[in-house]
Amino acid sequence: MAGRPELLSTAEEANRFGALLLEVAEASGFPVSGAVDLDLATEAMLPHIARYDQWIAEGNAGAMSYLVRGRDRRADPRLVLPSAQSILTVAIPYRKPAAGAPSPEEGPRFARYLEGSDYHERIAASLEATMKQVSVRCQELGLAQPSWKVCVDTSAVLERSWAVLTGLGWVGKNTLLINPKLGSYFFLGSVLIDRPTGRVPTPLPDFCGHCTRCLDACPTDAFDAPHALDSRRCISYLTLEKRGEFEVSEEMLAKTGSWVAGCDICQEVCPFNRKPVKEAEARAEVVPAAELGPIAKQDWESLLAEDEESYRARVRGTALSRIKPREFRRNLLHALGNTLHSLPSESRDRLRERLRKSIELCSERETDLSLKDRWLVLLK
Ligand code: B12
Ligand code: SF4
Ligand code: SF4
Repeated sequence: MAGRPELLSTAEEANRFGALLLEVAEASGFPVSGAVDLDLATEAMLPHIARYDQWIAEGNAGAMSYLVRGRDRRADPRLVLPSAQSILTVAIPYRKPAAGAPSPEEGPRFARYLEGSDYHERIAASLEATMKQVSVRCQELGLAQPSWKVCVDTSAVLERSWAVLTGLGWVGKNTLLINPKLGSYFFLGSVLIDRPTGRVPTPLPDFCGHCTRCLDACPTDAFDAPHALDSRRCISYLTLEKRGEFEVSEEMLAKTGSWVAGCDICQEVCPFNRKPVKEAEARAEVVPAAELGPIAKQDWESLLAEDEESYRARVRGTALSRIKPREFRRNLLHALGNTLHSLPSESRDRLRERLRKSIELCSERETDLSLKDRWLVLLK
């Protein structure tokens, strides 16, 4: 039932709204959440925007032109939602066990976050439901009801910067946001809201210390310095974002290993991902092991035998659908090229036989000529 509206000062009303927002986010199953008012964060955001501009200017975005196009919206969330006064951020953990085949002999590796249905949609739906709940509670408490816009990865929002300012974690040397309890295996989601929360920036200290494990472990040497990633050398970028050929040296290509979609190496070595996550903290959005979805198919042979149509059907509605069939095949051939020589001769012969069959199919399509060349190399 709607209560009688009390006469609250603007600041009191903002504080009440902020507390309610975080209470409902927690009750909705988000293990970590935070909020900040845009006006109160203007100064704290400036170094983040400067970093972003420098990163782009140095060409680190590679072919991700949407990052260049969306620069102004990233610098000013009011270009995304004109009435925005605050932002809510949440972290949603995903499964820690390694994804993909258990050994290179059996098949390629996939990044953990690709398991299950598309996280953009899952998280956006949870955040919409959370905000509807907030709206209902506001009505009950006689507070003004909010309008909002949910942003999960696809909107031009500097998610990691806002996550820093709302106290969700610090930016590790591998550029991932690290939460002291959750490590870095989580998605970020955010909501722009047209109501103030009274919350100021609350960044956490950086706990990386003298550690450099992520920088040392990156197989393609993609970090120019701590916190400075050159996407053009990152396996995640090459396999997920880059269209056409990889455009890297053969030496670099050989270092991309058996990854066909994304890469988790700079997270696997991070000590903050080694601690077991408590059940209660990981309860939100964790994909059950049985529901691997698009990455359930993971042995070399069946992946090689797959045609465009069945690939599309397998990845429909999942984050893997970002990789088009031709690019997935490119990734598969590179990964196999990096692995084939180390396989026992029996599996090598079997896979070469499979390749021979697939190559007949490939020669019918002119666009696949560069891939065909690569296949021929694998058959030698
Ligand atoms: C473009 C992009 C990529 C690119 C570029 C990655 C990069 N490091 O910038 C590529 C394709 C390589 C990529 C890879 C991955 N990505 Co990505 N990606 C994005 C995207 C869409 C934009 C990131 C961006 O703007 N980069 C440009 C740089 C300059 O910005 P930034 O890294 O966010 O850094 C800002 C702040 O962190 C801060 N900052 C940076 N360094 C420092 C240092 C200090 C000391 C301080 C104070 C601040 C600070 O300033 C920067 C500018 O504002 C975001 C979603 C989003 N909308 O934000 C997801 C996102 C960052 N990716 C995500 C994930 C999961 C991944 C992968 C792990 C996937 C995988 N397993 O393959 C890898 C990780 C690779 C890596 N080491 O970064 C998650 C990260 C979650 C987390 N815990 O941090 C995000 C947030 C998506 C999501 N909604 O969950 N990604
Ligand atoms: S995701 Fe892989 S390739 Fe990219 S920076 Fe991390 S370890 Fe290097
Ligand atoms: S591996 Fe070490 S340096 Fe890298 S992010 Fe983790 S704690 Fe920081």
